[in-house]
Amino acid sequence: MPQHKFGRFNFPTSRALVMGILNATPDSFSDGGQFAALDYAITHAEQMIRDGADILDIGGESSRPGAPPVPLEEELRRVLPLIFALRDCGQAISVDTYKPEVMREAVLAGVDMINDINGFRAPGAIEAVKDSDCALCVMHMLNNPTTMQAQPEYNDVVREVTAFLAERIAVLTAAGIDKERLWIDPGFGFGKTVEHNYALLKAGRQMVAELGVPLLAGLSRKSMIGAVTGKPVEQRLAGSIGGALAAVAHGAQIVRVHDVAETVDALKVWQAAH
Ligand code: 7PJ
Repeated sequence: MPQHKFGRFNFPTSRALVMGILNATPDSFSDGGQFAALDYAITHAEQMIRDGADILDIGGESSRPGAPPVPLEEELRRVLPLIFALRDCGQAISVDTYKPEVMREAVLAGVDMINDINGFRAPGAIEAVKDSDCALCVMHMLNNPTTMQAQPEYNDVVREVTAFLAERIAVLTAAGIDKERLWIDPGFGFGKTVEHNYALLKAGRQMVAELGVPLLAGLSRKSMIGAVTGKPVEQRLAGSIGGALAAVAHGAQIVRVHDVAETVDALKVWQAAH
């Protein structure tokens, strides 16, 4: 049976996997401080595991448009305790970072995926992950989180994002990284208009066929959901489930979501009807 090698795990290719978003940013814990934030994140992780998440994606920096960057030491302080607390939870652990130093520490701690919104372009990023067996998610982003939503422009968004990902795959494999470790992600909302996002969503299978690498899709609660439903971020659950199913219909093998229980149920019914 074909499988995705994923760090310590082998995942079946016969169903889509659910990646639960685990926020390690203590934004709402300015009073309770670091331990309250850690405690909350672990409780949230345990809930997502009960809800059926295959992978937990730990992120220590909010990469929403316009978000200020987090210093390295602060990101390590947020992310590392969570990795250590969760690495033996039985599910795969991913770390959402573009900083090579964080990648290095995460790899040493034995995580199963490094998820880089910057596509491993930072100096030292490739070296940080090369000599491990963790999966690598290579995402496309136009410019950077501070500037990316300022009038994104493409002649042909699908062709340009595919070409970017092809170039990153070539660079990573030339550095000696096994292609089987790689995942691609068009980066919904990262320097794209609503039209760009839906063009990319619809082109999922074409990108997978062209690049020969499986696809991860993250559109949970994003503005592309809000643009179609007219709903604010706290009312985007149903829209996000629709988006997750659409992504899977268009070839995604991992969906990155906030609402694990609901997405797992939707995908189970989807799978049963397949
Ligand atoms: C993504 C991500 C995504 C991958 C974020 C948010 C913004 N990593 N990290 N793909 N988005 N691979 O969740 O709204 O789309 S942070």
